[in-house]
Amino acid sequence: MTKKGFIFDLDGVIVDTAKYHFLAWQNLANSLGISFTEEQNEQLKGVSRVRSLEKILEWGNKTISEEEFTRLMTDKNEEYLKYISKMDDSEILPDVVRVLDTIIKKDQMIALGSASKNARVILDKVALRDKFHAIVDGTNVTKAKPDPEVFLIGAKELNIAPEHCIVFEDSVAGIQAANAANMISIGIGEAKILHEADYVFKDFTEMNDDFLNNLLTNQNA
Ligand code: B16
Ligand code: MG
Repeated sequence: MTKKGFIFDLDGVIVDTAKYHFLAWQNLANSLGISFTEEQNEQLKGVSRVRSLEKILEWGNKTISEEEFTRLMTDKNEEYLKYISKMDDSEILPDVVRVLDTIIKKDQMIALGSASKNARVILDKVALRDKFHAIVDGTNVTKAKPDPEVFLIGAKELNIAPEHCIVFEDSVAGIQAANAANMISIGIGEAKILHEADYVFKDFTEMNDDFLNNLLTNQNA
């Protein structure tokens, strides 16, 4: 049987770090006199740190110097890392470990494909790093999702052809990136939002072992 590569996004798939991004961005936006809502935070999911700050400044109709931009990015990340430092394995989303272990037991390959430059720190905090054969994150890519770069590098590092890879993603841009990479795309979240995905599950508790086994045996995948 052909080996498959399973590529997981981090924020929104393995852990919910969006709530910490929200607190840190909100603090920063408020310090600039810009309001920042949870709805706006939704639009930053899967978006890089630089692009996130650009968007917040656009929403607040604010222009700042390059120096201040760099300083704000550093401040935001420092605050975000304070929340991350308190994380432990209780923050792993439901049934993620079951799915990872099922894939490992079947002797298949696993990679991380995240936009976050903090991905390795987060995987260490929740004690999941050992389960990954490859980690591709914001420090390894030049093009953000929906560009397929992050997933194509993941496939290459696993030494598996893209058409034999399966991506788990919670953001629209991430699903588009997986589709552009010619991989099977599995949305984790709302079917209405992730309608471009090949399959959508509300969360991993809804994904049974039969579904995973079918992915392994499906020769077209
Ligand atoms: P950092 P993912 C993304 O993670 C987050 O969804 C997004 O909100 C964040 O801006 C981005 O990582 C960059 O994160 O500031 O830690 O480098 O969903 O691609 O795992
Ligand atoms: Mg995500």
